[in-house]
Amino acid sequence: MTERFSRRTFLRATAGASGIALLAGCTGASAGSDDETGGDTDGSESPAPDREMPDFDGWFDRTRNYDGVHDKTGESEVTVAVGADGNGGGFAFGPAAIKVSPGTTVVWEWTGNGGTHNVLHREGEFESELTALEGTTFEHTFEETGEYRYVCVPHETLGMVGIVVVE
Ligand SMILES: [Cu+2]
Repeated sequence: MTERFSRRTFLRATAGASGIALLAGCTGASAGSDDETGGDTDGSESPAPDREMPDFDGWFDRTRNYDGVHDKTGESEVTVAVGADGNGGGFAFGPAAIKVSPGTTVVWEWTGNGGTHNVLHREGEFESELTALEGTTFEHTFEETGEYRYVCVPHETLGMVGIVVVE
């Protein structure tokens, strides 16, 4: 697992370019995916060099667009795309992982790509409608510190999951 950092950093230029590059990276067959000996070739996008990339107990094992925790602390409102490019199509939350301060409102905004999506918190604290409509928004204000894991029910198995870290 420790090889992930450097490998993902190496892949950053290609993985971030397009869904096609991302998909190619995930097959493990194209250049760049086997430059190191790590057996973990899930093709995740690479993080910015200084971005933390915790494993979250494997929460993002199938999430190829996970590119580290985007630090949004100190912002009162943060937007996450629903149907962002990733996981073989418009099947991603973008960014997949964010860190916010208590009191922050997270706004999920539907891109219109990837079909029908929703936002479902595992522990039932928030749940959006199920829709494909571009421009739909759903928001939740996080008051308590903690890790909030959520999924898109139709595409969870494709890796369309996310996390909000409140600290
Ligand atoms: Cu979805």
